[in-house]
Amino acid sequence: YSDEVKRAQNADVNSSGPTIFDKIISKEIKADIIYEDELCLAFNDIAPQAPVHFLVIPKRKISRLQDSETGDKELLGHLMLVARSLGAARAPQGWRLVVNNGVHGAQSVYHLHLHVLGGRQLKWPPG
Ligand code: DGP
Repeated sequence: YSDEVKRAQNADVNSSGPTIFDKIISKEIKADIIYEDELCLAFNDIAPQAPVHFLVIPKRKISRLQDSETGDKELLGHLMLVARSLGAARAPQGWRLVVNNGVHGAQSVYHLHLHVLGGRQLKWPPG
């Protein structure tokens, strides 16, 4: 397995506490922030898997996409629209949206995040 998958397998799935992303939202730790509004934040991934690789996260923590609720419909839609605008601007030839969910999904940070990857020809299927 890759380091990222190992990190995901070792992540504390049951923790409902703060994650590193809370500290990025509060600016307690630095990130390369590319977009911010009242509902969400987008910043470059620290371990980019493509020339363009950024994350879009809600400011209000949802641990996994699986933990979202019907009432999160607007927030989830907002995240996708922000990913769409930033993806179109930064990777005009195309990009991919990925949400890793849970252990088998190789999720390592339990604060919902949309990966946007682009800037090169991506392969399919993923591993
Ligand atoms: P996932 O495997 O889907 O949970 O992806 C988590 C991503 O978060 C991973 O691609 C690396 C990124 N990441 C983890 N910690 C930090 C950090 O402190 N800063 C930034 N910019 N990205 C981080």
